[in-house]
Amino acid sequence: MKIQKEHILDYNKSGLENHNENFDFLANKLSKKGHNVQDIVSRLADFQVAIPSWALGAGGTRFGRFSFFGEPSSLEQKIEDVGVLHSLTQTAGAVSLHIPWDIPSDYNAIKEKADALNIKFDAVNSNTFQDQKDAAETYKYGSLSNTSQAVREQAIQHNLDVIKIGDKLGSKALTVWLADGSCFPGQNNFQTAFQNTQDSLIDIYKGIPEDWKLLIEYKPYEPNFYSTVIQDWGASLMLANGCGDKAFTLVDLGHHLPNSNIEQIVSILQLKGKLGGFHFNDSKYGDDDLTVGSIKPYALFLIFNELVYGMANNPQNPDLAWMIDASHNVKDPLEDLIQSLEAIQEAYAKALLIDQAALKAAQLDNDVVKCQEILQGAYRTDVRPLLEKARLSRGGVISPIDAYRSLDVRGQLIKERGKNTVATGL
Ligand code: RM4
Ligand code: MN
Ligand code: MN
Repeated sequence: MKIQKEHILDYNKSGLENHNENFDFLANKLSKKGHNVQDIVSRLADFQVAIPSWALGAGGTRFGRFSFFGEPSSLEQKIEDVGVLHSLTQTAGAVSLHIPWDIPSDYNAIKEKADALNIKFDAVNSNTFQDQKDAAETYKYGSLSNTSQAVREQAIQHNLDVIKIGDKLGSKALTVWLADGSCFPGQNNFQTAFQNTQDSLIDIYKGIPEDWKLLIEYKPYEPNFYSTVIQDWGASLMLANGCGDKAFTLVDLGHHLPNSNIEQIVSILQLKGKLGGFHFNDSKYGDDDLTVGSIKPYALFLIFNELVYGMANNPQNPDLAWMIDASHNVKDPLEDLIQSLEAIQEAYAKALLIDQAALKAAQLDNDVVKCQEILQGAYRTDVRPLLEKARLSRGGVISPIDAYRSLDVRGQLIKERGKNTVATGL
């Protein structure tokens, strides 16, 4: 399934007048306040977020999985789905593959397909949290941290293989997320587990090509419920520092204990030049993998405020790998991803409206009330016409969810693929 340009143009016709009216009204207001609206729109248009290959089918929980009709059952079809997202939103210009869930069988064909849809290959993700068919060793008691050298070696080799796969596709980063940890006190020795992990990561790092990054993700708990080896940004940063200049910390929004100040974490990591990537989602309780911005949009905005500040003021920090890391139990995955993309763009646009100079002056005056007014003034602005303009400027649609439904994308996918297809993933 490919969305044709004519369909997009046709769809946009009916909403154009309304869009122009709303945009002109907002642009006028913002210009009067001294904002460079054109610049904001082009920054939004340039902002691209990778779609994880495992989020295109129905997710599930350990209690069950309710499949969604017309799911992609091959990597080709997954790339096509990202193509659908990208042609509507013009924000999903990359895909992030999980290995071994999505190993290409024909590299050239996959590359050509992605190229034709304007999709790049973002970070590749390794998987040492599940046992693979025919594997000699089990990860039941950990992978890179395991007390058994044979297990560690198998896990290291897997990561090196993933780098090779990514390299063939043009990826420039490897993301490592480990489930390693323990379920009960006394089960493992914290220091040994940490040291083994560091040593294993150094072995993987040796295989990282010159122009690549190693992104080290952290998570406080689950699937292990007593301790996780890389539990927080501090552990991740120590490990990244132990590897070298090409290793960075990756922040996943859902991987924090409730009420953690994530904006402060991203801020300090950028100051140290060590924030490498970002996984978007939202949560109420833990790693809930919910639609971005569905629960705590203000927290997302505060995070973007720090990211915008860091992107402008921290040249020591590299460009970030942006990815959505969500899963969908009850929604159409593509609709859910569209909502996430929209929420990301919205938070970014609002953060771009923060008057950084005025904020700095208010901070220096210790004018706490003014600081809050500046942040919330930006947050309360309805920026959706800016998002529409950014999408239109690249050939996307005014309202992606509405377009997705009017074009009956899911109906067409079911027609093409059948009802009972199942995507690879968790
Ligand atoms: C983990 C983590 C990783 C993702 C897996 C599927 O919780 O967020 O980034 O690769 O889930
Ligand atoms: Mn993640
Ligand atoms: Mn997660």
